[in-house]
Amino acid sequence: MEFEDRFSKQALQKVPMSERPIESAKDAVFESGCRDPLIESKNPRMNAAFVVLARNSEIDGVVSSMKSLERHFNQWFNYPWIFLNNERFSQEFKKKVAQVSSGPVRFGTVPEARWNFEEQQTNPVLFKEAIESQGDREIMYGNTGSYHNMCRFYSGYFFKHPLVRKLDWYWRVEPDVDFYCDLTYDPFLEMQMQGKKYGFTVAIKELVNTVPNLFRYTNAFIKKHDVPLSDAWEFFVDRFDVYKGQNSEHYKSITNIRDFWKKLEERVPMYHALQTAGEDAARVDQHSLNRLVDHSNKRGLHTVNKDRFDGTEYNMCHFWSNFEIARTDLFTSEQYQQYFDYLESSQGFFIERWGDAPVHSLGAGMFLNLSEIHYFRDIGYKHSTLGHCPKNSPHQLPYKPGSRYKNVYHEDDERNLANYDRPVSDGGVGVGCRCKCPADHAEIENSGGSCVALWAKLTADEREPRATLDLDAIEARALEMYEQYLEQHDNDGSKWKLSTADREELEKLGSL
Ligand SMILES: Nc1nc2c(ncn2[C@@H]2O[C@H](COP(=O)(O)OP(=O)(O)O)[C@@H](O)[C@H]2O)c(=O)[nH]1
Ligand SMILES: [Mg+2]
Repeated sequence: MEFEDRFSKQALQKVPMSERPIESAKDAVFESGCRDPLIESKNPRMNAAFVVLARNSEIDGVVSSMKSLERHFNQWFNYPWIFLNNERFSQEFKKKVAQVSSGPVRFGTVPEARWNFEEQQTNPVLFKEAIESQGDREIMYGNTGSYHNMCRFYSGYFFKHPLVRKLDWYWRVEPDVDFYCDLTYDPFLEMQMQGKKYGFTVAIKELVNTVPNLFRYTNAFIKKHDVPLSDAWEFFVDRFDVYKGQNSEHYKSITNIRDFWKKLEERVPMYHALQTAGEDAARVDQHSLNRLVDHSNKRGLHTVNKDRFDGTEYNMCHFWSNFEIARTDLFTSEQYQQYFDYLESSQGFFIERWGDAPVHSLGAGMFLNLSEIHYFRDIGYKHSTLGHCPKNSPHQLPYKPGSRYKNVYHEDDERNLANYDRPVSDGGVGVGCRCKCPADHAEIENSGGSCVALWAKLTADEREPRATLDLDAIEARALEMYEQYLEQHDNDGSKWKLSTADREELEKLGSL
């Protein structure tokens, strides 16, 4: 059946996501455990750099992120750091970042025309009201104008900045992020070799109220430009066209098997009542019946208020864009730029608070295949209070510093890092190299908002075929089961439940 699978909520309660292997032909970690970075770094460098947008005031957070990334990766590979700002960087900022970098540092400013919205000039009243109204509605960051500027910049312009445009690859870094594991190979090179174009380390659900109309405009764009959707699109949509039959309307909001059985168990006795009510029953029209049945079905089922397009809704999944390793030409491409221009013309970047994360993600979903996207499950990463930290692979190697490493940590910290987490035993799920996860680490893969289970399901080698549920057949057979139950039991039917055998039989009727 369509929605019963090994990544369902119930299945994940038994074995959490972080303990499940998810390698497949479409996507797998590039290395489980450590390589020798002193050998790996003999490969030629790619045309790549870190890109950091930051304010002068964020220097401490920037240096903190840099130290972590230099220690865990760049000390062996010495990639350049590019810093962007909508104001000029201070001498202090420039000096401090140069002190910790093992690679070249470059600084760019973002011209006002790229940073500000046209409407800030042409219609300041509209702009101000839009921002304030989001504040009144308590939309996260909604009343911060500069946050909107930042999201729009990252959505549409940063890869066009002269310092970024000439790169083939970028790795986006933010102030105050942390890396937990050593990355002992060149991720840009691996991505290139494996045909990957976009890499993420956290995929979670977005806050609905920040993007109420983003999916609407995205669908309108798809229609207008006849965009041929690739298979990565499935990562972003809930489908509601799984039900066939005259009563499908009444099941359309149900997306998991538990609710499906509950609904069926509630509807079947109603059909029975109607059938046995004798003559009068004929006078009950279908509409009234459905109203009646639905009335009795209110408890336990959530109501849907998202917009639906061709049987699909945005499932709110997105890749966290505060970490991204990607090809610049994914976003400088004509198709992505058309998409951005379309979104820009809808004014959603300031009327709503569209993040660059869902915008990049939906772009990747439209234009990439799943096999072109990579989950860096081996990169331990924290931003704000959330993060991913893998268990260590059995395949570990001793740490050896790179020749240009600037020893950015105190020796106590180094000792702590050397005392990395115990690797999993053979057969366990562990892909990290020398990861040191915080003692109180809460794994984001196992949180309710994570989209990694969906990622695993979609990229799995053996995908369950998408079935359509033939409700007419299922309901008719379930009614027979109910009638049989009444014959055999001395109660009014209120204790009736579908048995496991019943469900198995009904599931077989599910596939058309
Ligand atoms: N130069 C500059 N950078 C900004 C501004 N607002 C946000 N950023 C940067 O944009 C990125 C995201 O902002 P952040 O405050 O971390 O947002 P959050 O991660 O969504 O909470 C960070 O790299 C910030 O340094 C701004 O007004 N000017
Ligand atoms: Mg941040």
